[in-house]
Amino acid sequence: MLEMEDENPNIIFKVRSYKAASDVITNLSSNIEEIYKNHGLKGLMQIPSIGKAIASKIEEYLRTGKIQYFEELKSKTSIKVDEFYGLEGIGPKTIKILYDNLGVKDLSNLEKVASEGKLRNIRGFSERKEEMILKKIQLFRKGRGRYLLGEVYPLVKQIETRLLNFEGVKSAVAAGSFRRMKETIGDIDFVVASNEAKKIMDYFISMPEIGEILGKGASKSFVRLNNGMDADLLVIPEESFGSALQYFTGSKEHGVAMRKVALAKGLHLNEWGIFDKNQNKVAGSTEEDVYHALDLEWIPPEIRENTGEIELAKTGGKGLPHLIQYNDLRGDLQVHSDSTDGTMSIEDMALAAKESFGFEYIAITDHTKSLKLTNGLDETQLLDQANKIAELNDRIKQGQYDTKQPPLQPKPETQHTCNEKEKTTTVTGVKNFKILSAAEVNIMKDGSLDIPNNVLDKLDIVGAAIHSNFSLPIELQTNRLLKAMENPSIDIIFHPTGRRINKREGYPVNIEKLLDNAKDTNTLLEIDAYYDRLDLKDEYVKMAVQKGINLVIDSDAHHPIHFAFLKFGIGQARRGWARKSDILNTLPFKELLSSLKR
Ligand code: DGT
Ligand code: CA
Ligand code: CA
Ligand code: ZN
Repeated sequence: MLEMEDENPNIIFKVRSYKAASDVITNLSSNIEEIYKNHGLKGLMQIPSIGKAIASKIEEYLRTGKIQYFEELKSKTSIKVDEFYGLEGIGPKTIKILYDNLGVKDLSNLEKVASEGKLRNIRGFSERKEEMILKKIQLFRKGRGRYLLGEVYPLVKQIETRLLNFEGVKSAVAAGSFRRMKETIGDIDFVVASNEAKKIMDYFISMPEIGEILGKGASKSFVRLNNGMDADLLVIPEESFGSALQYFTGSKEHGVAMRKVALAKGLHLNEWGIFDKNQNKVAGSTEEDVYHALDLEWIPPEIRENTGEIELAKTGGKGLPHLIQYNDLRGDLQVHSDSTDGTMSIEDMALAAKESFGFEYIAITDHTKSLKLTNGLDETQLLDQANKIAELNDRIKQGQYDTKQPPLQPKPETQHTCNEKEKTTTVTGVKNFKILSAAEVNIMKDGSLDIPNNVLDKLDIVGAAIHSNFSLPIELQTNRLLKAMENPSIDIIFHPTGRRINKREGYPVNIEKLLDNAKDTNTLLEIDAYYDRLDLKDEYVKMAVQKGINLVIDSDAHHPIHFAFLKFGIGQARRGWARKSDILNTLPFKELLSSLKR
């Protein structure tokens, strides 16, 4: 709402503060309501990026369900601003222009005027832009009803933990696509082991996140959460928990194939267990038992898509690949600082990476000069930054940090666990933390870079990425990337396809050629873990792994809290069958640096 008002420094500052606060709240690992209940206004103000003014608005919202200031702003306009929220490229400023010129108030209005060819006449618009907006509306509509994994992850984990800690509950797991770490989630499927179904369902439907009860039976409830997402809860006796979890984890295709395996052995598999011809139960209490009873290895949820995993899991078969684990990363190779569009200093990012996430290194990859929007760095600024990093590394060695803020609190959870047996400890006691000097160099339209090689070669590691000219035809776009990869100073291609899930498709690129060239030039390809990117996606990761291409998983952090996104990148890597050895930032930094192309 504020962004639609006339620009003045005060408004710009407010917008920025609200955005930072919203980002932090979305990614808190604890419930903000509970923080407020236990620690009051002071507790809210201890959350990074939340000052007194925003804290009291949060208090007002938690107490009354409304924020007066927001209601006032809304009453000033007849535009339905929230309908446009999440529609890439249509920001508040554009909405205002559309309203002033054509009276556009909501999404259907916009679709109508765009398809009638009325947009192209407005200053700053064109026929091409009009077409793009129509395409974006379609993509946006298609994506509606599915939620980004990272958007809902903290909320789902919170409900899962609460269920698990409730009296009488033996196990509680958010199954379905969530457990398989799919990039988007349709609904959540909670599976709980207990003999007290009624008690647990009463507890579930009384949780503060639940907006509407859609159905409630003896062992199953259906609800709609306040954020609009649906969730099912199934309560099942302990002796059938494994088979129920197996069934509701899916995928459906994997489940159907499993039933066929059972039938071929004269067995019958369903939610309640595995049964023989005489209806005797042979397995069901744990998932492992279910797989073992069918002479299969336990299969990690992320690869349960019936794309060959069952065949490999068969006893006497080749065996499943040993997938990268959620605590295998030693460092992060795409991190932004407040020198460009990040929000925290290099020191703060480093300290959080070391203390809260147990990392051994991060690369500071600020944008470069041709990306004006982010105040990209020029040659001198890059080299100055590299010098500053060298000094910081010296100070870190001596145990002296220069930070304005203590490490994050509350401490974000760093581990994702999809199965008991994968629970492992966090890396601790890192002595030699290292900040790597680096950059996210902008790839120009012709595949050249905006920083010369003699400067880049003074940095520890260099990533390159495309941020403009998305609509070049596929051959030109592919050649542009190949040229960047052939540059001896470029170690990594960041977010190689440029997509933003549910927002834009990314630029067209010949993925086979891209992968082959990465292999030939020993250029690393990134899995950007930021949850609306997840780029490379699972399918491309699988192709890359098959071709033996080296990958890295980075957070693309613009705030320390974003390091927690790495688990989504690891999930995507696992969905692409990647092993630890396929992901080079599982290596100590010395080994990592010595395996680069230069
Ligand atoms: P979503 O919610 O669209 O992101 O995807 P899922 O995989 O969570 O699908 P959902 O919620 O419809 O169902 C959860 C799981 O339940 C699914 O992964 C497998 C199992 N399931 C659902 N319907 C069927 C079915 O018709 N046959 C079989 N074998 N399994 C099913
Ligand atoms: Ca689901
Ligand atoms: Ca479901
Ligand atoms: Zn950035």
